[in-house]
Amino acid sequence: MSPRATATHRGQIIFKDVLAQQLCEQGGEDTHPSVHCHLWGIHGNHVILRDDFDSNQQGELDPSIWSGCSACEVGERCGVLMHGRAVTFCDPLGQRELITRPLNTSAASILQFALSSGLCRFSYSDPDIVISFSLNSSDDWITLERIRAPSNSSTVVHLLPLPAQSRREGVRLRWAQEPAIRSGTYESCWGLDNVLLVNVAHRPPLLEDNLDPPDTSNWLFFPGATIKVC
Ligand SMILES: [Ca+2]
Repeated sequence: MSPRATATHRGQIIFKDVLAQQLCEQGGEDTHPSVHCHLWGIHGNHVILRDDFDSNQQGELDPSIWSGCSACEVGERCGVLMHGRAVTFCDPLGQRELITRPLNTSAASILQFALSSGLCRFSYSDPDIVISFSLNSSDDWITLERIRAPSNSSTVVHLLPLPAQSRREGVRLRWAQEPAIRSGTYESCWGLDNVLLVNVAHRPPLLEDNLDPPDTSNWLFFPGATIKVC
């Protein structure tokens, strides 16, 4: 039994020096059932939006979170970007975009997501991926950030602070790749995993969790971890 524990995965600190009753690594010897954590949803106390693309057992995008997705699929087509399934864009022709439902982002701070080509082909010439927002469900998209399409296979976790003008009710967020005008088709695939928009309205004064079962409001994600009763 380890009274204090720190866990990391691919350089990301999952939790640090917290009291932990007992943690077993995935594939451990015990045969007790693992605890399944639901890490998706919108407008929670601590997250405005969160999706690990694994929690929805249907294996599809949750329509309560996402209003639209073009040329995308949920799965492991490009391998594992962070953990399990991701939403991937591999269609060489179609418009590539992913759009959220209108959100109340009044108390939002940082938008976080993991982006990678994973095991799929990457490209040095595919156009940029643009992250933008719209107000009042309009189709006037305002750019938050422009990211170069992945030119290697590593997964990068992006952190985008939301500007004041994007923090209000009825805000949609969009990931979209610019049209492949020069070549006519996209050369590469890319995908997103662990999309998170943090809510700072209810900052917990201290962290306390006996992990039995884990309180999902305390943790952002558990990539690669399975929590079992040993
Ligand atoms: Ca995932």
